[in-house]
Amino acid sequence: MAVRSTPAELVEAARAGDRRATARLLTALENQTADAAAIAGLVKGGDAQIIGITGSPGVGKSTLVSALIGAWREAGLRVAVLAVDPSSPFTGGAILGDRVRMADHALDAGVYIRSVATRGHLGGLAATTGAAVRLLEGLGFDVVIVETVGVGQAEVEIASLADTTLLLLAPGMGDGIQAVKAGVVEIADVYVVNKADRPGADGAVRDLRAMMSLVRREPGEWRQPICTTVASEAKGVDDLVAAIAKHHDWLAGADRLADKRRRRAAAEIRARVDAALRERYRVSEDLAEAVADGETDVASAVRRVLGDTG
Ligand SMILES: Nc1nc2c(ncn2[C@@H]2O[C@H](COP(=O)(O)OP(=O)(O)OP(=O)(O)O)[C@@H](O)[C@H]2O)c(=O)[nH]1
Ligand SMILES: [Mg+2]
Repeated sequence: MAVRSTPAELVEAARAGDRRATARLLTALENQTADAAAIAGLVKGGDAQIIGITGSPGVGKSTLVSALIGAWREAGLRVAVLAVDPSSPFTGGAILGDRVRMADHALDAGVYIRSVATRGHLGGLAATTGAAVRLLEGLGFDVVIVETVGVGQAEVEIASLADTTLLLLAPGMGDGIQAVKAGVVEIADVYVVNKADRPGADGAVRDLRAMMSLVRREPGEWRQPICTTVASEAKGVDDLVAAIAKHHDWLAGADRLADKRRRRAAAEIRARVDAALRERYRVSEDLAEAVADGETDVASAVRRVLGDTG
């Protein structure tokens, strides 16, 4: 490869399975280098299934991702994973633990795994992760998995990126009911009770069932299945893969998938517009001080920021 490859050369190499080329493309997008627009233009389109995986720290997300990769690779699909760390400013391989756990797939050219940091990036999670998902999809990956940790805004944003969102729970972590309270339940399409080899898994499934029986649904609405897995032994993974496929079929019917994708594109555009506006219309310290000190009012300050003196 030439010392400095063109975007077209990098895209061609990445499509052929060159992971360094894929990494360089993602880095260019993340850093919004001069090549970013050309790259985005070269990889438009694609038709990946986008899977979000979320849940408390240590429930077994990465272990399950590794098992899912195994199942999808057996089916001949190319799989990419973005491990999103909303708290870290580092990127390109920060989550070492995930790397180690997914080491089974380290030599497989049909698998690409990358850590994504979102803190401090313009447009936040929706813009950075959205762009990365789009690139991987355009490079021809059949499945793009987005793993994110924690409960909160980041998680909800990830769910809006994904076609199908899995919420992982594990017995003894006391997060069954907490998850309900945090409203995460509404974003999940499939529940997974992992670590089913541990005591308390049946109880966790019962709690989830009881909770779901309280939710009223319209006819034809999706009913979230509850899968149980032992990710560390790849047990229950086939049933989970089937549940994900079923949700995808449900989405594909009645134009729901296309609708979801339109909303995703709108969210990404909005996040980028917000970021661009914030860049263009800076709020200076001096102006904030002037308002705080009562020298001017907020409405006048806004007019000044917008350059609108009328
Ligand atoms: N007993 C048991 N242990 C499991 C199972 N799945 C994962 N583990 C273990 O649980 C620990 C955490 O697994 P990870 O896959 O790193 O969990 P995670 O949710 O990705 O963790 P973070 O990325 O740190 O949030 C590891 O030691 C795994 O080996 C399981 O089904 N049963
Ligand atoms: Mg993990």
